Amino acid sequence: MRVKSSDITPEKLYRQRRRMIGLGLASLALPLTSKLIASSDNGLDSNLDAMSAMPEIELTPTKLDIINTYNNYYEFGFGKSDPSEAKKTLITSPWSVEIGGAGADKPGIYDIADLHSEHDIENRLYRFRCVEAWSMVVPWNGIPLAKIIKAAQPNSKARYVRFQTLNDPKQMPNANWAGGPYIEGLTISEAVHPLTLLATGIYDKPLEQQTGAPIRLVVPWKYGFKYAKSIVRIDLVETMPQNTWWRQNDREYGFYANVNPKFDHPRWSQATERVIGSFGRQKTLLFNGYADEVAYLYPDLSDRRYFY
Ligand SMILES: Nc1nc2c(c(=O)[nH]1)N[C@H]1C(S)=C(S)[C@@H](COP(=O)(O)O)O[C@H]1N2
Ligand SMILES: [Mo]
Repeated sequence: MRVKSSDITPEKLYRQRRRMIGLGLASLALPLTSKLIASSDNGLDSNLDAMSAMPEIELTPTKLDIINTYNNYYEFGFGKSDPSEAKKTLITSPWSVEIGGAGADKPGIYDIADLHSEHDIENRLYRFRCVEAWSMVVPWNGIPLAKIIKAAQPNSKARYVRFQTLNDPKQMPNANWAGGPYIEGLTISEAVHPLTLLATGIYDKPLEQQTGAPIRLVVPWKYGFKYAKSIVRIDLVETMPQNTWWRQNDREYGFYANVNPKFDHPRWSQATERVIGSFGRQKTLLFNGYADEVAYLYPDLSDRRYFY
């Protein structure tokens, strides 16, 4: 379904209408995704088709004004309200995303408007867990990353995917906090997993500056720092990209950043999470509740490097 203005859903109806992807994918995704690693087009198609077969489970979405005002976007300041209170200096239209790298046989520059007209915009209600031990539930609108990667025709050199975000001091008051653009990365099998999304909206409204307009990554089984905002480049590469937080502090952050209640952050417990917009805390779930769908990607669940 494409998002038209006539399709805009009032927030209060969301609870009934929007559901999350639930159990049942694992059995489909395992054989399909292993086919995919060989970059076979057929594998990619069936992986995407698997989405429509998935059962649905209900979650309570966080209110839009909370999602839009409690943010981490350090290029606009370090405080949670800095990004939403910052002047709207980010020019989000026109915007293009360049896709390339040695792993892409068909590199290209895609205008956001073209991406919108070429692909259906899908709705995904996902849990969202920040490494700082808080959580929300976000009704995203976006395009499965697998579709974009397929269009770039991945070859055998496409082992990882590297994401680079805008870094312009003229548009971002704190652009240089990390000494360069915000970088994130995924393995190719994580990137083409059917849960992985390039989001362009929340609650059927375009992303705002503070939530990563006009396009940002969403990987619901990982900590929020993986969700690179305002993406300008996607490269299919051979070697593991060093993401910004890993480079900033390799004792506390690594590449995989999968949610796990049993692997604490060096400075705090990850066993529970504070639910933003609600009272109290709840238990953290392994892979943020998506273990049935993604655990097969990680052969040794006692391996620490998968969980920081
Ligand atoms: N470019 C960029 N992307 C970013 C960040 C950032 O500081 N800069 N923060 C990350 C972190 S730590 C989190 S938790 C999420 C927060 O997303 P939200 O503000 O939409 O909740 O964005 C991630 N993406
Ligand atoms: Mo985060």
